[in-house]
Amino acid sequence: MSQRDTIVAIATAPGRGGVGIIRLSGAEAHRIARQVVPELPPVRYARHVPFLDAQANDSIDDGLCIVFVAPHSYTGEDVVELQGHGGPVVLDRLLNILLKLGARLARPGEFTERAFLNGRIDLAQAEAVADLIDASSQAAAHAASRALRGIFSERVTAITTALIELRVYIESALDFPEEEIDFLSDSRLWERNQQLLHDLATLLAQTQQGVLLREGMRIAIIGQPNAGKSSLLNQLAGEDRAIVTDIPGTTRDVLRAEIQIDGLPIHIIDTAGLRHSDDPIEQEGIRRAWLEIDQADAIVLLRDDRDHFSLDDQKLLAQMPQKPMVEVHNKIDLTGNTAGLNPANNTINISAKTGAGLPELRNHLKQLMGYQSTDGGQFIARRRHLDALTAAQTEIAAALTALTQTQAGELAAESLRRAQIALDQITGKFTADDLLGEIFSNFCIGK
Ligand SMILES: Nc1nc2c(ncn2[C@@H]2O[C@H](COP(=O)(O)OP(=O)(O)O)[C@@H](O)[C@H]2O)c(=O)[nH]1
Ligand SMILES: [Mg+2]
Repeated sequence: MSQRDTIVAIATAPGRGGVGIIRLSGAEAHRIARQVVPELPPVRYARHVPFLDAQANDSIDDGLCIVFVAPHSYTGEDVVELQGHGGPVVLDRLLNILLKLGARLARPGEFTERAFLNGRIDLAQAEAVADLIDASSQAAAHAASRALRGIFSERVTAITTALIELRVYIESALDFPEEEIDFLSDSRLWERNQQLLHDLATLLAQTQQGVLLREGMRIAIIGQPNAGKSSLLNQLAGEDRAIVTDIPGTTRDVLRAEIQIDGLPIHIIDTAGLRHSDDPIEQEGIRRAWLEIDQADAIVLLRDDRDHFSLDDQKLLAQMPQKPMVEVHNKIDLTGNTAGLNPANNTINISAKTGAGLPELRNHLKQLMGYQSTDGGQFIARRRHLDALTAAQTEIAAALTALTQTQAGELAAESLRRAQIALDQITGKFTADDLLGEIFSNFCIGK
């Protein structure tokens, strides 16, 4: 394992805290640390020591020192951790001394990047480190921890292995042209390709869940003025976010609330009522509402249960982009209709005033995105993983077509090769440098 230049950073969050940790990693980590802690403790033993400023002949702080030797450390390099008191002035002084002694300030994510470059973890695991730190719900943290343990990577690797076997089979057939046709018309080949596609589809669906957990979903509430959109936002958020009045056209700005349903982060967006208006402020609100509709993952079309489905509603529906949508009837406290799912027309009855029907609505919102919660088997994932899996899927499907329709072994082999490159991007076996830079620059410093 290569040892790169020695980096240093404060690993704990900025500000004051009980403990502040400084981490050194690289070829010179032990030598530099020895200038501050003359007698380094034995490897992997925590020992209470003074931290010295040798030049000033002064003690800066005292605390625990832990020494790790390559490759058995987080980064895979020689590492020293100094755990002192968590005050910014103390930590800055210690940091500055270590910089003077020859360490370089680490870039964001550089410790984890080294762990990746030294083969301690793969790229999907490295991303899971950041996702675990950034997790905004228990479910997201749990899923990130599973990805960090390599559960997602194992699934990708299993598919890659099957893919490689198939490639070897086909390419060896190409090497023996006289037997090629027999090879390629072997039904087992077709079955294996089919199985591969099936496994990939399963993994894609799970990855989609992982992306949802990480990014959450955007739901726009739309409808006629006074349908109760702002009231519904307030109910879902559990607090009075939006102004509610009986004056149509009250909401002009786009309002947002962050909620969680079973740990799934959801961004609720309340919009201006979609109607014709001559008021320029309301017009702008309606324009913005349409922008939100375009960006939303799903739409709640809210209607007053007392109103009949009007021409306006019909027009609205006709303009709606194709995306998951649920029609919700509000104000059932006034009409006396039963709360919850109405199986007759697949709408949901609620009262934004009393909260009736809200549990059913929450449940439905999850299902709208195909979110299956609490099976515990999730791993966190990113959009780029989804893109890579989709690219692999397209190539494997093309390979299948090449095999079955034209028996074009060479085309199939080429498609499978490209599928493998796509999959390798997930774990980082094959990844462009600028992508790596982008991934690690989004980490916090000291990780
Ligand atoms: N009785 C009753 N009134 C409601 C309900 N939801 C909203 N309202 C009332 O309907 C009016 C319009 O509500 P608002 O949330 O501002 O609608 P928006 O224009 O769609 O945002 C207000 O007077 C609300 O108090 C409900 O479930 N029951
Ligand atoms: Mg409103």
